Amino acid sequence: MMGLFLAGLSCTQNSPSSKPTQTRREITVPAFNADSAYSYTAAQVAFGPRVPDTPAHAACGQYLSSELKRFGAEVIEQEMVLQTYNNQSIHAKNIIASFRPENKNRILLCAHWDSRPFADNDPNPDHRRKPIDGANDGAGACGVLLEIARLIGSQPPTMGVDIILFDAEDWGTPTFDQDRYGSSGWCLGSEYWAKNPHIAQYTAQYGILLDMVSARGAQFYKESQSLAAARNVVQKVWETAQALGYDSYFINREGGGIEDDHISIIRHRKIPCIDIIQYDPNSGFGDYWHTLNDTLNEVDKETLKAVGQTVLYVVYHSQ
Ligand code: AHN
Ligand code: ZN
Repeated sequence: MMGLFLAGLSCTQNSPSSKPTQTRREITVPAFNADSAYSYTAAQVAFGPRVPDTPAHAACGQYLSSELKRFGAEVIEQEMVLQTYNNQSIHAKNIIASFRPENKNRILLCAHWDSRPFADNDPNPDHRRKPIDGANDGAGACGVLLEIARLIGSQPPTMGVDIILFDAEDWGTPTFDQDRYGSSGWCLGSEYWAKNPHIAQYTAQYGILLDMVSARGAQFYKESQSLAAARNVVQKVWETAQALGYDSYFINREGGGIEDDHISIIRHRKIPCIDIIQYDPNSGFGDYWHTLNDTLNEVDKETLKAVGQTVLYVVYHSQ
């Protein structure tokens, strides 16, 4: 307990001079362990590409659920049959982990756990129909959320927390099929959940989506749809990152709008939800995005730490 306290960041609210009789509320934020987050990321990648209807996908889904249960969450697996951009039926599963489910005052943290079925941006045309490792595009954000789950399980924050790992985010039309089908089919698992929540009328005070939050030197601009729906949450997260010394990752500028899992959450559940995503308004998602080079080599513990510690701080200071 002492070790935890010393390892964490602490902050005393209420000035001690103003009201000496008032109880001081000390908030101790646990220390985010980037080695732990990295190992959860590597474990997912080791299954192989997590493409729906493959053995690797099924095995990784089991792994994620069992880890979340081990951390003390109540886990619901929401299974779905979804239609892809080209009208294929796929079997998908959202993994929903709830801490203190009886608490009405809740925070939603989410990411996607599937990996893209095609490396359609790969420089080598022979690779473009192969599935990707998705170490950064998928696994890293789930690694951060697993580490956050572990810490929440051992030291509960004031609010209830739901961690949702969405499936079938990355089944959007590949570039080689866009002439024929147009661009559609992204974020299918989150759309399904937002229209069919695991609890009727489910809501949360706010949501934070993590997407591509683990690459070396990643930079996170303030995403436009997040600003439109949840400006105060964006401000709180970026201010916190700056205060913790992570301002080289969290850039204090707007970076354009991204179609991602937060959109259905905002639209259908009316939850103010932000997206922390590596997207540069000039260069886009990075040159290994949707290529076979999105591997564990690109994942950096410093980035995992910057994101994980920032989100943890915001969660533990919410009430
Ligand atoms: C689009 O490319 C339309 N949205 C980005 C969503 C995404 C894909 N996130 C990760 N992979
Ligand atoms: Zn992707």
